[in-house]
Amino acid sequence: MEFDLIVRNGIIVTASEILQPGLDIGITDGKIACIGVSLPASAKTHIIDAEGAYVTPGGVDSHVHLAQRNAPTGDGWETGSRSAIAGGTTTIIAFASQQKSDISLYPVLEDYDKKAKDQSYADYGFHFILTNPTREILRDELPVMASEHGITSVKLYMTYEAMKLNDREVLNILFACKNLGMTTMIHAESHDMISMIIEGLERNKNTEPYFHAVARPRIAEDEASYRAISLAELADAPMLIVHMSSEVAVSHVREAQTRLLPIHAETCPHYLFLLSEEIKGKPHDHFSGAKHVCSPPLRHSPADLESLWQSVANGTFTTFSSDHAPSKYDHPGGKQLGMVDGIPRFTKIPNGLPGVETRVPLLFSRTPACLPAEKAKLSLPRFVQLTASNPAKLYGLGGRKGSIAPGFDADLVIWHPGNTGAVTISQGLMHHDIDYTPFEGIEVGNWPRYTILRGQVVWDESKGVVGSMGYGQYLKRGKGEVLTGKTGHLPRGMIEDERKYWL
Ligand code: DUC
Ligand code: ZN
Ligand code: ZN
Ligand code: ZN
Repeated sequence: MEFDLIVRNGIIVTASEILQPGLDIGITDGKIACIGVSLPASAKTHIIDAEGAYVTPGGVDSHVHLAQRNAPTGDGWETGSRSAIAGGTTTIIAFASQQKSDISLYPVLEDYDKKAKDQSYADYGFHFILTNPTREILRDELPVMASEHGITSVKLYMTYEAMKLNDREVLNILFACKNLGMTTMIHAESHDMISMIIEGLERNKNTEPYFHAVARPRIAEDEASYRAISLAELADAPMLIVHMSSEVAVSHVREAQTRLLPIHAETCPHYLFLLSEEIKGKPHDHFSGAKHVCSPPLRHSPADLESLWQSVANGTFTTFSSDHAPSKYDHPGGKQLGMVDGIPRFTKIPNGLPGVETRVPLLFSRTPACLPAEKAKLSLPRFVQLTASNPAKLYGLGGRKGSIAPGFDADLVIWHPGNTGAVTISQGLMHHDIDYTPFEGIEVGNWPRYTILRGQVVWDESKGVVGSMGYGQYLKRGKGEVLTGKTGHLPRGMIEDERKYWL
């Protein structure tokens, strides 16, 4: 067999094991052809020496906002996907966002498709954000989106005036998606709690960025998460709660998983590495806290962080995504929208942080590859599950993305923590089109030496981005795999499947 590329002598890490050092990965036509000892090279074979290096699957970031209509100063596809590959992510799943006035998803898809086409450095797919789930969309359009276009997941919001759905609408979607084998992602925060608190904060003129965290207390996430789980239980539908930040909310997920319900949870780098203190900004510039405004907000105490790290380690979280949803800080159409006639107004600050580039290195930095075992927060296989293999399986890319095995796309990240060592995250290192990183100053134990997408080196730490715009391919996704629990449950309290009487 002749190989286009051989990655020699690395330590291959998959979702289940760390293979013995010294194995070669043989790559042909962008796919992993085989793994073996001393694979033969021909004259045309390119060799990457990975002796002493860890080789992990290319990152799959399943929660990324690019070129979204409601974020005019965010990243577009060129800069956002460039930023992804520079940080070891080879696949991104972004959102095509329906507005309430859109009565069909076809023009929405066309619009978002156009923005991504020939613009991406990384392979990519879409989830739909549904804000107006009409009967026609659920009955006639979603099946076509799944079978023809490979869009097999949707995201819903329980909050935000312009996007929120009521519980009945959430149920309609859960039933429709369950029947199609689609995955429902949900933003769970109690809209009524939040809107009442905001009214009071504004009445009392408490409008600086920090009050964003006051307006969205943990209990708003806890209540909505439990409610979302209950709706999914009634529908017997798989669901993933996105960007979870609260210990209690996560404990609701854990409890549901213990009952084998197909409930998944996602967390993000900012909830594991940052606290609400950041939203206070600088002593002489409180508004700079706007850089850290996201929803759910950063939480208050180190205990919050610690409990989330435990759920990272113990398997409660299925995915670890960036929720890259940035806006420029020093721009009148970005975070400065929250400064109105010289008065800070936290409700006007666009929500969200950049993070597609830092996600994988941040989590890798907390594995035993970079820390003494007793200080590490998660194992290397767990790192692979969270950053690559689980999102690939959950969102219908299993068998193609997220692992290192024959037949998979040759999407790899090569790390040399021993040789090249620590890196301090700073805006100067980033490849996004945003003017700050919220992770400024955090040290990570290593940065990807190479990122490889379908057998092509697209990031080389010594040269920078060497991939090209447009190399990224659109991914038609299949049905997702349920990785937690299984369907076929009776909601608690039913002794027979009473749904047959009303479905
Ligand atoms: N939800 C997201 O998923 N991203 C940014 C802000 C939000 O509310
Ligand atoms: Zn959200
Ligand atoms: Zn102030
Ligand atoms: Zn998001």
